[in-house]
Amino acid sequence: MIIKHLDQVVNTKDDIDTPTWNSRRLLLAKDGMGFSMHDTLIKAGTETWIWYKHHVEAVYCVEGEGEIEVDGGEVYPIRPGTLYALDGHEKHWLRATKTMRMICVFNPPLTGQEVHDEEGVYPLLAEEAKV
Ligand code: 9YT
Repeated sequence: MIIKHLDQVVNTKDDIDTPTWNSRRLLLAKDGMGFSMHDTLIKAGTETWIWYKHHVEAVYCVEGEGEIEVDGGEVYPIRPGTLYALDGHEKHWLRATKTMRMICVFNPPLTGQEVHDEEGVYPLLAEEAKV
């Protein structure tokens, strides 16, 4: 079995920090579980345009506040206890008014390679987005 603590991921190569989110990858493809699991912080005051073209992702909010806007569709508030599952590869905006802590599960699992060139993920700071 695998047992680890978040402390063992923070400040390692599996701790990915971007201008809008910080993803601490607890399980990756190499762990052989068939999914990856991340403890991700979505930073307050940011918005991120996301399209997981090749993955499905489930996201469970445990802290913070924000919203998800499905491309060309509804805006749904997010608060602790909210789950969203992108079972249709939906393009979306993810916004945080208070830093959100999200437990994210990906299938197929991320390998870690996708971090900087993941197709369809375009981080954008809220201030830049207004220009
Ligand atoms: C919730 C979400 O999709 N955030 C972007 C980062 C991603 N979940 C990751 O790599 O953990």
